[in-house]
Amino acid sequence: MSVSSQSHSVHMAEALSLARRGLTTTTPNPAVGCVLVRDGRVIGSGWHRAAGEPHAEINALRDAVDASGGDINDPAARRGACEGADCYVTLEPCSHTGRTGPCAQALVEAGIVRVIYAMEDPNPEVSGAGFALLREAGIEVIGPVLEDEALALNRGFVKRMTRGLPLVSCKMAMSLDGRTAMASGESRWVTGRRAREDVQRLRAASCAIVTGVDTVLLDDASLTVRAEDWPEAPAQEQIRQPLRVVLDTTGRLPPDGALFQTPSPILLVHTREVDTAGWPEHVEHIVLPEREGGVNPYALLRELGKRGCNRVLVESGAKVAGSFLRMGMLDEMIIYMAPKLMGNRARGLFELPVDAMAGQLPLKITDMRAVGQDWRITAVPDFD
Ligand code: AOF
Ligand code: ZN
Repeated sequence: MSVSSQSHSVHMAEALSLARRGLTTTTPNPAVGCVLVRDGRVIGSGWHRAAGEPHAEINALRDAVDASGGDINDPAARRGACEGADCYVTLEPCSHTGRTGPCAQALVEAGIVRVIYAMEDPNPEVSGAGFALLREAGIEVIGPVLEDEALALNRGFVKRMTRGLPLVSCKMAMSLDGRTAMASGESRWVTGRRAREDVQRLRAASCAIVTGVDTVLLDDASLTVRAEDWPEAPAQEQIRQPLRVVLDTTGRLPPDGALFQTPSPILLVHTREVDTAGWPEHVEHIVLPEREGGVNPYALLRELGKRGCNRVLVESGAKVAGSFLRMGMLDEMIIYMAPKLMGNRARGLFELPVDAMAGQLPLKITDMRAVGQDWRITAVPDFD
């Protein structure tokens, strides 16, 4: 690796860690970070915080102008502060006017000379056009640098932009003998406190949480992100609550459960029209196609993709999880394994009607780490 590409990686790594700060707040937008460097010195940095707010590049320009004592609204001050600088950005600068103006144009006007990027923007409105705008203005464009890291950060956004579907993770808690609940459905608690806190982080990084009506009825679950369960979490009021999605095929859910006491939005999904009179305003009802007696997982994910969901977390019982798995709709499984045995009368992870070894579902374990006294296993379908 040459000296210059080493410094590219160092600054890009800084930009990636800035991007990570937005991981739980930017949806439906991607998490993006930006660092401006002149004469080997960082003169400004920023990240994208939320859709509708300035993009990472604009925050970095603003930071540089602030540091120089200038006024961000004065084009001459922007140029004075940033002229001749390199811009390290984790995503191709945008060329379109969406909720905010085009970043590539702002970089040109600020006198940036080189743009070093980590990944192209998969958004068809931008994809390649941001680079073209920069090059036409005489800016050197270098990349990709640390592309794998940038792609990993925005896997959900990339999947939605390229396939119209969110990235789907299924979280489950099981005993060492692979059981998730007693035969009665009782499941409090399989895993310990640390693992349950870890789940709050997963929820915070998700745009929607999907569960089945049985899980809601049994656990009286609220499916919200709770800061008190998560020591280094932001203040409760700063947490963006994911959309709570309940698959309630025939409309069995009564409107007085714990779920409906918290005001964040709820989507109840049915497979036939139900009477929606008397429901609270934050509860939306939709009807989607049926499959094998439940809601069609593909139809649901298309709908969530249309609503701008980048990441979906399935937190359900074996029935709903099994229906997603059988349809090939799970990108990854996050399984917390507790050091206990629940016995063979207890329930398993997925409803998967397989009788012969030939029908087994091969997985690849991509990560395994201790969380308190439990283990967190990440596994993905292994199609090879
Ligand atoms: C950038 N820098 O920090 C981000 C970008 O509606 P808007 O204006 O917020 O635009 C959203 C789109 O902009 C989003 O889909 C993605 O293509 C790009 N996001 N681009 O140059 C950023 N967050
Ligand atoms: Zn932009």
